[in-house]
Amino acid sequence: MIADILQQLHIQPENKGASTGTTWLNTSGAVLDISSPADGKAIAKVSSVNRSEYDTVIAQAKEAFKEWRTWPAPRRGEIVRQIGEALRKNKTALGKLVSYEMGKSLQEGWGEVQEMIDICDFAVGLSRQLHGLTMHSERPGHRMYEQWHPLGITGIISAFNFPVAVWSWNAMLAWVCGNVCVWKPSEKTPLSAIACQHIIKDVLKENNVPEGVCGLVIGGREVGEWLAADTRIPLISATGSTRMGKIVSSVVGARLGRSLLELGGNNAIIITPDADLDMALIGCVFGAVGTAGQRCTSTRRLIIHESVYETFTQKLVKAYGQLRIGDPLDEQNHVGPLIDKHAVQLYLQSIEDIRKQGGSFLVEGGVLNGDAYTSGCYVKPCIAAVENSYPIVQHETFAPILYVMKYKTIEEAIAMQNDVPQGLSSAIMTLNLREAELFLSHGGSDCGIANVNIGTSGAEIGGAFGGEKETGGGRESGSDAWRAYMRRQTNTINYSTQLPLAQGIKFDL
Ligand code: UN1
Repeated sequence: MIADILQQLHIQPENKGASTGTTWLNTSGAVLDISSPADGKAIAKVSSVNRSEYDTVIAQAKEAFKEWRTWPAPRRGEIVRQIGEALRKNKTALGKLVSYEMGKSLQEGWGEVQEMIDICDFAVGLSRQLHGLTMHSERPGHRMYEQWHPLGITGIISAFNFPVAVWSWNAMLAWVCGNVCVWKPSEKTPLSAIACQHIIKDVLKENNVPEGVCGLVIGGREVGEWLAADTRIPLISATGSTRMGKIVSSVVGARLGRSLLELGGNNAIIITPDADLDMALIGCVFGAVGTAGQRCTSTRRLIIHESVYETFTQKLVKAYGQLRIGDPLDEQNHVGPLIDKHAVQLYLQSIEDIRKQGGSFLVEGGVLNGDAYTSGCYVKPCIAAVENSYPIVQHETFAPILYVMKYKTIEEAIAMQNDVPQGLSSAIMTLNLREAELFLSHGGSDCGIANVNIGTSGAEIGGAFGGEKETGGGRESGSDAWRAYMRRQTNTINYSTQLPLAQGIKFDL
């Protein structure tokens, strides 16, 4: 079955790791052996780019920009519309490949492709709405307005946990804005990226899109470093760990380039005495175990009012007992594997740290063994009672470890929710209007995303996505996130017969 999908998506046993859109380059860098965390089996090989091959892709992108920026934005939107159609046709296959290569459940693999389709639709509409303001000039016979122009090359660095959707949030917006893109996917999930390139190549070809608009460069950390340091690239959009983001932002910042960062989260849900506990349960469990806890929006902390702590934790423990862990391609399963054995080591290390720092487990963790788990990447979602101040709780572990803690007053709960270095997503479960509004107010959650009566993960593409503090401050996807991909130009036009200077300055010759 996987063989059919690989064939449909043009994945070969050996793949080239760079493309300028419709043309693949011969790549001669290190070879990546990609295997599935679902069954541990080898899927395919990809050869990484070396520096000169990388330079070829960037040079082609730079060349393509000269033409692409002159296409009317709605015409660029039409290309994105056709890409959306191509993705619809390939949703089943691409979702399965994402699930098999990355390990997320099939439902979530399809959900990820749906996010790509949704952002295409959004970007098509946006292509007719890249608007600026007009202002009244202080000078007679003058008009002042602003325009938004494309920036140039957008470098996209994406993470393994959303191997395709995060690229599309960036690329579809960047394209309608008139930019060209060069994508460096995670070296852990390059096949899903290669599949995307194949899916869209006919659209690029049939519409004579300039070669270079859609570049792909596959490789390890050094490829990310080349992108970050490359003065030909005005904008780097990077998704991944806070550690990575700090490096990218300092390298890009040193050359005064722009970066758009979407980094770690440490997302909490506050469970109040007025919560609908059954509804809250679904939001908490999906948030904590979905994608095996490897979303940047995964629920990591539950801050529970002392009066409902016992009742709610009992419900949680019962729900965890019903979770089916196993092959992500089997639709019966809720939880798939972690991405690789290194992630399993980090998960085990965190469990040890939780114990050392004083935590106790309501649901024990551990690595699963046996026929269904031969890849060695399957772990048990676990729940630990902790204090918010433990160093391990302050840190984002990309695994299904859920922390629970008690609070007495809503003010205390909000303070605990905010008292971590990250600021991505947050939620409150309550039917009490006062508490809900307090949580959403300027004195409430300090996160980029704050929800009422839904969990922390599964944000829709229509809103701006991103967060504060160590999450990096960037916003991608919906609302006016498109502005990050453009440069603003203020234009003042004098249609009078005089040349009055601003601020009333006199300057006669
Ligand atoms: C991520 O985890 O990097 O809100 C992105 C969500 C998804 C995207 C998560 N729409 O969970």
